Amino acid sequence: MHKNIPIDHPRYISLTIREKLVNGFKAGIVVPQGLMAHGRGEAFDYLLGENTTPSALYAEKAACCLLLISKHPVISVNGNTAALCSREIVELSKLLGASLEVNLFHQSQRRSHLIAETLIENGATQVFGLYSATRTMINGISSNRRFVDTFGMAKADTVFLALEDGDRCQALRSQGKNVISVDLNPLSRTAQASSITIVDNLIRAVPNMVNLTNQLRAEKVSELIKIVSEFDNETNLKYSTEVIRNGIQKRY
Ligand code: PTJ
Repeated sequence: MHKNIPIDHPRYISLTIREKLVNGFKAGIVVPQGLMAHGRGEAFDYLLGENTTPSALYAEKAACCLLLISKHPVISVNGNTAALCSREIVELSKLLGASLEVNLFHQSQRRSHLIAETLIENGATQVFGLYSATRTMINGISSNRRFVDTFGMAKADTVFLALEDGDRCQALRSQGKNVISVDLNPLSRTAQASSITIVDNLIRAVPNMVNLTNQLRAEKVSELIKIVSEFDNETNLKYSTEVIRNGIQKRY
């Protein structure tokens, strides 16, 4: 509970999520641009009803299956992700046997190390993306996101990107990697370019994925492969945009 936010406030959850980001900003984990990016996300979340939609849950399930059948799954963590759900991201990485890698748009050594420390405080044992000795580049991207770890994202077959700008997603896809992204904006370049797009708030998506992975771990590999192969990202994105359209039409 936050001292300035009354628990009976109608927008209590949304306000406490903001507080996590503000605290992350004060701690040097989140960049000011991250606060703006969150505002854009909030607007889409409002239109989506601030709940996990059936299509988002389906994408989360397919994403967990894909991560479970991958040989080198990597979870890419930026400032907003660390501030919003470090504990759950670490839990998910352990359940999946996935590596954690810090990758920032607004690159800074200090912030990378602060994010890694937060992940370690939350139970991570290894975090990639911190040292220049193991740094390599992915082609087709000019931002700082091009720097990846030789033992992390560079060798990944599947990358789970949380908040993202579209360039890296496209570059990773063109290298033959599967890309799973979480983006509340179903129209974004990231959403359009991903193998699996989860149109949900990160704060709900990651705990959902922890629960789903716990259930799916017992499934046969053939069943996991079937779920992934039946999933169609374009169709699923259309459902998410329909939720927004129908929600507005119902009211006006
Ligand atoms: O920590 P850094 O340096 O890597 O910087 C991170 C930011 C977020 C600043 C950077 O990735 C950025 O500029 O992102 P964009 O291009 O603004 O994209 C952010 C996308 O995430 C937008 O499409 C938002 O709708 C979406 N988004 C924001 N908050 C959430 C979200 N999606 C899911 N859950 C959220 N909580």
